[in-house]
Amino acid sequence: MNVIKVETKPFEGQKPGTSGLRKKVSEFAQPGYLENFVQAIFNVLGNCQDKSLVIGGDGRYFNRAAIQTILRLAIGNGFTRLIVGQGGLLSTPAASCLIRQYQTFGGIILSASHNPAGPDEDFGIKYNGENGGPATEAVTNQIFSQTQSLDHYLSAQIDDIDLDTLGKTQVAGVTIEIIDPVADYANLMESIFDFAKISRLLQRDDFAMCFDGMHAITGPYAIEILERRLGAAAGTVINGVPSEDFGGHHPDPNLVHAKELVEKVNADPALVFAAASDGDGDRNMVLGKNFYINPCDSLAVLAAYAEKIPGYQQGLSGVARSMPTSPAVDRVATVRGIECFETPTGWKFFGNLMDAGRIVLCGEESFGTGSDHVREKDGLWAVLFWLNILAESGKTPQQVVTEHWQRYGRDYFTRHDFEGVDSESASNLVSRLRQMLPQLIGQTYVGLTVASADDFAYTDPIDQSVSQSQGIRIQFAEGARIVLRLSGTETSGATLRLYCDRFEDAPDRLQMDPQQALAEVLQAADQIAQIQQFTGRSAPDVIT
Ligand code: VG1
Ligand code: CO
Repeated sequence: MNVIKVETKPFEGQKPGTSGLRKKVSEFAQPGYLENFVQAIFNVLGNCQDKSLVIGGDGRYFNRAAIQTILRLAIGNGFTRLIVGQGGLLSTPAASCLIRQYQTFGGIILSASHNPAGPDEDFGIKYNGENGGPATEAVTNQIFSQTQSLDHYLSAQIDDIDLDTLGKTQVAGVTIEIIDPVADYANLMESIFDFAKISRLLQRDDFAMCFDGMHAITGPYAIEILERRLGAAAGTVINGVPSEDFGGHHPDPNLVHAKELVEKVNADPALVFAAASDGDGDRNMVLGKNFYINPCDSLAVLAAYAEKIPGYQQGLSGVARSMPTSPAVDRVATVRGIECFETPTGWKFFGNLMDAGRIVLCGEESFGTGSDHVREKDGLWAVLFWLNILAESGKTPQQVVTEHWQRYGRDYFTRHDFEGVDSESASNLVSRLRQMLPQLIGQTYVGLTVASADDFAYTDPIDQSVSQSQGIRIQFAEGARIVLRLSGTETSGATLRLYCDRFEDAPDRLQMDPQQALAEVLQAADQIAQIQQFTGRSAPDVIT
């Protein structure tokens, strides 16, 4: 087989963000751009001779072309077994599952997650290691540094591979396996949850659910698992056929972008439960009738019910949440006497804790929940966990959450996103705040007194690596908190995220609207950070 050495020059800005490298398709499609990044990954991995690799993506525009390029480079760099999801498709959690199951030398996942897709929209790529999880910061930093000095890449001279026909083919001594993207993942789900019990729930006359695939990757997974294996009524899954532009929508499962689902569950008398996932299948939103379940609360409920689920019967060694996530899960950990970790935003920080057996469940406020069954957050897994809880308890989602608040108290939470903000103004806002932090302590804003204020730095308990500047957090003596950080996943301008939470355990104050319950905290945030002045915005673009 002919491998050619192609000369290339570094591209600027190939620094992976919170979850891989994400850019506009037009940037990725430049000759050499994707090749350089992939070669940089392989250079960091070192000897790829005779290794195996999982490859797949969320099916967005440019997915197929990118996979052909990656196959050429992988073969050019010595890989001899390439496992690819049929049609080039793999959800992020399924890719993680396959890396672990087939014990490959990691995998390459093509996704820009919840960002819109199409020729003028976003594309993304990331490398996950042998444990199935996103590369650690140390590795992504090395990849970035490779991209800055690269002068050639290695590419095998082969024809395009047929991605649609299942089975193994040999190309110049390399085995390419086109596999069913769903089967192994669905089997894993079946090994964790009580499918017989969930199935009985789904057959009941007084129970129906709806799952919104948002025209993205989870449609085929949800149809196989919910409709085929669990026997949910045909049509339970809506928007279940993945399309290259996600139907022109924004596949982000929240109250704004999954509006169709929210309206459907509230209007249709038969529906008791509804859920949605994102572009690459790692996020989840769960809803009851007229009842939104905040992801921070969802994580806490899963932790509280874990032993009722076959896969977690042995109990939880510990739990973790990202720093901006409300401390609802911490309260469950305290009651159970298990460890609870606070990590920076992004799933890559949970991997070491899981590999070391210190945590089983973890989550983020951004609709991400997961466990050590894989090393990514997992949308459908969370939906099945909820179904198992509903089947086991015989309660509605609203009852489950309300009883949880009665027992543990409620952490009101909201996130306000200011998108497409001028990058300089956003970084000025943050630098000003950083400088102010020491003086804030003891000051009072809207009746709230600052007890502590810092820029979150994290020392990984397993490898002792330190991650600085992970978000500004201001804790008030009254049990409220403000967090501010800039997004690491946007592809144009800056996105400022403001997170607020406040604890409440008075029995008559557990049913408020979070925006009202947090009105003072939000006001204090604006006074301290001067968001309106810096961003020029009087209101956020998205509230979750
Ligand atoms: C966002 C979320 C973060 C999540 C990340 C990847 O990052 O806030 O919690 O891990 O997206 O999710 P940022 O840096 O924009 O805040 V996914 O579903 O896009 O892979
Ligand atoms: Co995602």
